[in-house]
Amino acid sequence: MFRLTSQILRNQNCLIAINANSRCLASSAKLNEAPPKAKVEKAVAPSQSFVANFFRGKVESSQVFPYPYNLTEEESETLSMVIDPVSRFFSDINDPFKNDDSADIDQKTLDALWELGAFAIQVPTELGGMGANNTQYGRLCQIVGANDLGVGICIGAHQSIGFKGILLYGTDEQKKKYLPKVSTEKVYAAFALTEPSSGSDAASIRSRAVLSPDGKHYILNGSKIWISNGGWANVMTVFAQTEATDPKTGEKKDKITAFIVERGFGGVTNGPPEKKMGIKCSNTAEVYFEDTKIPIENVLGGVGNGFKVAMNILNNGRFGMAASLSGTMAACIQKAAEHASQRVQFGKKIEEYGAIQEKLARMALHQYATESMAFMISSNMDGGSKDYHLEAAISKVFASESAWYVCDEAIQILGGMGYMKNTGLERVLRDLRIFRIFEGSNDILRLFVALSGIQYAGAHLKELQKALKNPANNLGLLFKEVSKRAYRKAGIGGVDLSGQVDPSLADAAKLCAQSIDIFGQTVESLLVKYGKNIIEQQFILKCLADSAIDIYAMGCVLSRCSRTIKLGLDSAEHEKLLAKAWCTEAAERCTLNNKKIHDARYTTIYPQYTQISKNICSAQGVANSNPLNI
Ligand code: MYA
Repeated sequence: MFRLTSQILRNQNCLIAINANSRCLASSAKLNEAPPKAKVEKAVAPSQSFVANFFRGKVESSQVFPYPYNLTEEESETLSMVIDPVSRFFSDINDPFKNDDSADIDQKTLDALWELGAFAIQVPTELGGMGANNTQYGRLCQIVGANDLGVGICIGAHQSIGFKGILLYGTDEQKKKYLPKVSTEKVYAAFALTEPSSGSDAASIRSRAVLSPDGKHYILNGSKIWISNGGWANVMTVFAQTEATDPKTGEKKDKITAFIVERGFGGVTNGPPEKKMGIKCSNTAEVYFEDTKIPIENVLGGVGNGFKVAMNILNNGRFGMAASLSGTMAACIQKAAEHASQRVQFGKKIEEYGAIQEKLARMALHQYATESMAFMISSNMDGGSKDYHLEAAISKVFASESAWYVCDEAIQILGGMGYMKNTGLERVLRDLRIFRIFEGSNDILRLFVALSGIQYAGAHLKELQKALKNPANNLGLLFKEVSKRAYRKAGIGGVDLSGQVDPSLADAAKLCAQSIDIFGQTVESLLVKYGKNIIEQQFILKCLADSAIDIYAMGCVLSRCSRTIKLGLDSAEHEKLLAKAWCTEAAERCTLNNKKIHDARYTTIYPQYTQISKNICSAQGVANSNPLNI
């Protein structure tokens, strides 16, 4: 698992994260031991992230309350003007059934997308794009997600990851050279990271680029798999190992570097389109590089910085998936509601039955929470936040699982009709399956969220450790910490969100606040109990991540609903129902997850899971006998 694991295990002296960015996890098990002298200790870089902070049991509300909304009037107007043609493209030109059947998008449809500017939504207008910000992009993604996820992947792989690195890290020359091409010249872009032996473990790629003797080129060799747009792209962001020199020590070692690679550089070939379960019309292919000569000007983001470039491209685009899938869910809910309000069984419309009502309500809760997350993150990004990585990862995990659930329930409500191809839901279900796998599998992202949050909390414990060594100079901090713990013990104090939400949501806000309190205490107790070994406790880390997802979703819906109430929007009463119901259920799940961490009734099952899994693997299949014993 994560390289940070091995790093921590190697560094046996490391007690608590040295700084918020280091991969050294926290352990307060040995709070009183002196840290190794050689380490240079930096203060914990404060994070504005709501999620990182609630790992400490603290509310950092600046990105969540009030609900951020940064579109100017002009930006709203521009967006409204674009929504209409994009919607008309989907109603009049695009045919998702045909795309799925042919596993292709015909030229006329692609041309129409190019004409719309759909391939360059966020490229500045002076370089040929639409110049949209993240929030405007998210709103357009919703329309795409509601209509055709396969087309969404084609345009998403192009701009959300394919050339996003050029937007984020490109030099002026790189931007001027490449962005007009990928915006207006029908040149497709792709993001080439994954390799046959390197999926979730992105840092282990083997493709290699070697500097030419004259220092003018890199020569790239390697192969990439499952590259979206891989068969079409003429411009690719490619990641490869290169020899890099540590500026501090002068030591040479392999580090990943990102490159802008043109197919025309030579030695670039691709395999046939993969035959997939869903998103069939999007092109997915292997891409091979054989002695591809890349000019050094095409290094993107600096030699040796490629891993960070890759991670930040992915971090930057993830909210788009949440936005898109909130649109997909809305479309599924529409189909389910239309059916439920027309279909009569046992003498009544099926919408009148509790079994259907519960389904529709839960579907709406998931859609509401996903949409609230997506636009909270996009607004924070537009507002200049740099602390959105955990939130973006959560939005991807939550959106992809919610959309799967919502589509599945829509099919259930439509019954046999839902299973038929013509209804369009079976295609959506197939399309949706990959969203839990790609762009960071949900399992990996859960660990990323849990470990990063713990690391942040641990870094703060480290500060406390330092303060304890010099109490006279740190009275303020120590007093705050001691009182916090004393109040907690007495069952008073703790997190209070009542001032942040509309008074009508006070009870729901209390549930969120209590969940944060319990969560913070749990994280601290885990650091004390496991120290650095927490990284090995994946059963527990999953519970933490699940609670983190639920708590963030609670914050998002409470904040959004409070804004809706404040603005006096027509949907305020409906949204209150959604926010209250979400918080009730989410807080219950947090309580359960907490039990799964601490309570022996639950934790004893983990070694059982381990043994069952070992048995299955050693039997290479089901390890129990057949009841007939034949
Ligand atoms: S593209 C392929 C997607 N692949 C992945 O996402 C790979 C998943 N793996 C990872 O994310 C990483 O390897 C993990 C790190 C998380 C496992 N942000 O030692 P480390 C820093 C910023 O922990 P590892 C695809 O699917 C870290 O702080 N920094 O690393 C396309 C440390 O820095 P320092 C990060 O153990 C699908 C350093 O890196 C992050 O290797 C097409 C090393 O850390 C981070 N997240 O594990 C989709 N993580 O050294 C189409 C680590 O300074 C798109 N670091 O301490 C369509 C979209 C639009 C949708 C539209 C539809 C309609």
